Amino acid sequence: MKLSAENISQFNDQGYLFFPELFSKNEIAKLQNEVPSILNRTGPEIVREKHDSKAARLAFGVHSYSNPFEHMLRHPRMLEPVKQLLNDEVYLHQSRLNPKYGFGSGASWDWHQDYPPFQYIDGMKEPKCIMATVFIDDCTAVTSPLLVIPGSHKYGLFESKLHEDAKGKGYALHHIDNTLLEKLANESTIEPLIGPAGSAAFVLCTLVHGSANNVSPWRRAVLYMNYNAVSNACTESSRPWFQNNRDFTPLNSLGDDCLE
Ligand SMILES: O=C(O)CCC(=O)C(=O)O
Repeated sequence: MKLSAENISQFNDQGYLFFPELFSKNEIAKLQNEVPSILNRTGPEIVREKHDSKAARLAFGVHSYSNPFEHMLRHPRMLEPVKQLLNDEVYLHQSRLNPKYGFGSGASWDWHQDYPPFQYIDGMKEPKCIMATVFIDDCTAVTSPLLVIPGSHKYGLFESKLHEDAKGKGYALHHIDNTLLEKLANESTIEPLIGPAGSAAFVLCTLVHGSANNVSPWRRAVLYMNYNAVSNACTESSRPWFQNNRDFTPLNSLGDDCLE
């Protein structure tokens, strides 16, 4: 997929792009079929919800143990736009599946930027990293969609604190304080990313985003793939491979029919 000049200018201005139904129902069914076995894993790559230890909050490194997810990582509709936006070859820094279970099990995500742990812990020099997002389930107004603040990336890296819930949990969420959030939201707005399964978004790693807990009865699973520019490869190695992938080999696209 080739982005237009208008797409690129919108990305530079808003900090993200959204494409409803970028993948067909058949293509996305290949990934949906994998979700139960992925979430039954018991290794350190699976982070559990604080208030429901049976429910997975995140499955890190999902591209490395599921073929359809590995194909999604190298799908031209995901990889080529990322390369175009970063104007570089890219490798995968981190992949994660967030199942966001219903009935309140899928807990909220405080407002944050993805970049602080990448910089502070993993040694990523610059925010030349994109969170490519694929909806595995429908994301609607009632399933606590991902919320973004358009244009918030223009401020660069905000001061943030390590979230209490994240300490010692194998992931590092730095949340943004309420005063700053109010200022950003009033200056811009808050946009929900809503669309059927198969929709996709490209989000710069400094864009402020978050979500509420999912009190609907429906699961709302989303795949996140953080691609980093090869020229911006991380220098530290304290986190495990599934949070800080040390393989900087540039990714090549598969065929457009790789999920059919
Ligand atoms: O999917 C969500 O609800 C939020 C996840 C998120 O913000 C993240 O993984 O960075």
